[in-house]
Amino acid sequence: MHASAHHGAVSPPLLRLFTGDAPIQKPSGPVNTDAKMVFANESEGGDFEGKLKFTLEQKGLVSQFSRWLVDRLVKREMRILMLGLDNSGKTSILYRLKLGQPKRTVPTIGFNVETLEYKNIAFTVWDVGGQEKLRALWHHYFASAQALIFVVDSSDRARLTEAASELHRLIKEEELHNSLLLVLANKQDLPNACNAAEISQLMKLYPPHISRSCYIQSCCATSGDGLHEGLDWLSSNMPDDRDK
Ligand code: G3D
Ligand code: MG
Repeated sequence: MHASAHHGAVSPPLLRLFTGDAPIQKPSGPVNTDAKMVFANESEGGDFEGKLKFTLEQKGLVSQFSRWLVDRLVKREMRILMLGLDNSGKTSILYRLKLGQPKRTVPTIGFNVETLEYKNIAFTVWDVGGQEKLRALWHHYFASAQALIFVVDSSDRARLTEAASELHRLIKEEELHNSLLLVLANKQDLPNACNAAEISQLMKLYPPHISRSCYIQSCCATSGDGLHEGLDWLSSNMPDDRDK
């Protein structure tokens, strides 16, 4: 896939860098949800079978098998903060995930909180309104977030710089230093949408501008394409308290 960047694992800062060697290409189809960029951690995550096989080999069958069983029986919880500029599609994504079908949205006043169950993990997603006057409130929600989903309207090239400066401001916040970062490049169904590689370049989602575990997933909230791939990455890379 033209916009994928899958390189081998590297040492910290553990980033997989889109080198930009190839010219940026336009999305090949109306929805290019397979266009994703992976930074770090994918070697630990990826598909469940791969992860299980790896850990079984590394750590011995019995303990890992019991852990696998516990994972299946015990629900885990992940608190996720979903942010982004207004009109980027946060509420649509939330309701698409929750209801499995698109829902008409009104600009969010305050926030929506939803709990989604996915692969035995309960995701609590806070969709905090992205309007200018509400942005000052974002930090109230930071402390408990294990992951940040930042939603971008990929078709709104004029506001990508504004989105980028918000995102870079957010990831400098102390409370979010350890949280996973998933960037959802939404509205891939629109003809002028930037693909994941363009989003990465235009928003400077590469070192030294960013030095954490980060995944860019193209998606379309109205069809739901790409959303579960994004959640898969989060659930695969979710820190496990039992490892501490
Ligand atoms: P927000 O919660 O981030 O502010 P919303 O954004 O979820 O309210 O969405 C803002 C507008 O973008 C809505 O349109 C919504 O239908 C639209 N939208 C969201 N995701 C997509 C997408 O993937 N593709 C397209 N084409 N549109 C999307 P309206 O017209 O209701 O304002
Ligand atoms: Mg909203």
